[in-house]
Amino acid sequence: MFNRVLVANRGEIALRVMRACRELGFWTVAVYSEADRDSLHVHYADEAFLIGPPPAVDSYLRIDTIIAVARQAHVDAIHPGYGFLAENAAFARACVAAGIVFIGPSATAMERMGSKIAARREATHANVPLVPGTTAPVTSAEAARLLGEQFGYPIALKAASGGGGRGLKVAHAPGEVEEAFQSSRREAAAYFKDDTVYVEKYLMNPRHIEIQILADQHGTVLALGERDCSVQRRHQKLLEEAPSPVMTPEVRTSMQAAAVRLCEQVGYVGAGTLEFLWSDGQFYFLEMNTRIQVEHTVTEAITGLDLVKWQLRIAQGEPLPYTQHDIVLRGHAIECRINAEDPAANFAPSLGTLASYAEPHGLGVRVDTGFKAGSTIPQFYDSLIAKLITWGSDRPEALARMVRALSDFEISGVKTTIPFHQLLLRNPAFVRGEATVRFIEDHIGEAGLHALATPPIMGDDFDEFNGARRFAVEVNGKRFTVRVAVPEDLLANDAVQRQPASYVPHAAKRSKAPTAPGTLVAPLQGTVVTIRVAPGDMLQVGQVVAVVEAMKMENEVVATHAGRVKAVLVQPGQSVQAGMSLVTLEV
Ligand code: MV4
Repeated sequence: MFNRVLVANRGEIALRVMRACRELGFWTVAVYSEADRDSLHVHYADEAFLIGPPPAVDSYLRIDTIIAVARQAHVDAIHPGYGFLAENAAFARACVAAGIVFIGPSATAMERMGSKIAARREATHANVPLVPGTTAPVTSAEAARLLGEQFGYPIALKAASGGGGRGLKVAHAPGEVEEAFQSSRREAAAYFKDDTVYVEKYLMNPRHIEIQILADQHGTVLALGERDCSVQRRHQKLLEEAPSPVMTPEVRTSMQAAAVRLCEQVGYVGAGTLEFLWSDGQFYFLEMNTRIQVEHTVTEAITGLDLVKWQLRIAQGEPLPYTQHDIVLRGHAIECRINAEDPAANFAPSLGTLASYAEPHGLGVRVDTGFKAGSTIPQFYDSLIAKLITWGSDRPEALARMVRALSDFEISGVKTTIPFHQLLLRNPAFVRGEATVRFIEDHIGEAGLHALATPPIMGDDFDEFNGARRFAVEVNGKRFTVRVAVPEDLLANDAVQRQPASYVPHAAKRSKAPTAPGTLVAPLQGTVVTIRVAPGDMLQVGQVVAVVEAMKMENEVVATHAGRVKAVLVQPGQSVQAGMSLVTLEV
């Protein structure tokens, strides 16, 4: 049994893992880069260790440093999260060599599924359907052209060590093969230091469907249904859902069985995902991710299983107490990735400080994040602010709940993908469940994305929008919010529009000093309680001039500009109307 677990990651996934550790009673150890000194995972952990002089981006990749910290902190196990060292077989080996449990599959299983050519061989052997293609490297454009004739065009040239679309090139005709082959090789060499490429028939408009696996050390391998991750932009997933809108129980059973066969064959232990392409009612194995994934949350929502907790329990040697028949998929779940990106500007990163951050709540709503209001999103890492997950008893309910939760999510200070999701969730083809990997190109388009550029929205801060201000007003007992563009001179006489108590801090924020109209007025209708000034007094901005009582509340009237008091026009006990002059100043 574990007592202490180190989490070799940051952000929302580090917090996600530490929460699971807490529930299991483990002491949590965080590591952090200099850019993450104030990050939430550092504060949440029971202990935290600095691992990074700059460049911060490399800190979470330092195998020796992390192992040294793990020894120093006497941890029993290391959870790698996703990204960074999660699929690094050398790291898994280094953990084992240091007598520390790596929470994930064995280095061997990782390697057997790591190279795509190796994974294709394993899949062939396990009788798992594959996209037609090679299980050996292709070493010349000439060989690739022959394969094009064999499978039919288009063909894809792929990097054996590839991932995330890197090294993927498509040739639609024999004349395009030479360039696609060379280009794929160059990219493969640059990104992965391995220029091995292979060929597959290219499917034109597939869906991306993946199967979640959980396998223990005692031979039990469970398939936990599928996720549909078709909505992507440049191989970055934006929305995932479970189950897939196109899945039938029969196809699910057969995809799950294929995934289980493959995992059994390679002795896979832990949580893992098998990616498939789905085209014309057929599924084809693509590759395996040997880690917990960002979108594991939608599977948790429909299975009721805590996948991260099961990763930890499996790593401790516990057997899974279920059979495949015990796995029941209930309802529907959707995850929207809320990134600090501007969807109207090609999803360019929009990093900065979260000026405001307020999460949605309520039944069937989950938010996983590593940030809070005031947090700065460091430039070194990914732009994920939060994962918003909704669950519903069926897909329409999950969708409606997501639409509602997105509109309840308040983030300012950075641009986010929220407007994109709002557009997506109202798209008829998406709502009908028809999204494929080309969805954004085919159904939203560049024009649709550019249209997401919105004029600045006015917040409560009145100097944000040309002096326009928002007011709550009640008309015949009904509350309205109205936006009023106040002329400059009236704006200067702030006491007319704003309760004095809230005026002072705002005054400090304003760049322009109010122009002097020469009179201080009552902010509201009421009774003068006291007058604090007399003719001849020098007034400072913010100084209390009078107190007016209204509805049993005392309201201080403060000077909105400095000056000498000329006359006091009212006395204590006198009734005043809103806007009525109380004091005049020498101008
Ligand atoms: C494909 C394909 C069509 N046919 N392979 C892109 C990333 C890599 N993981 C696999 N990818 C694809 N491989 C064949 N034989 C289409 C894609 C693809 C894709 C796959 C999943 C999710 C989004 C995608 C977007 C474009 C292309």
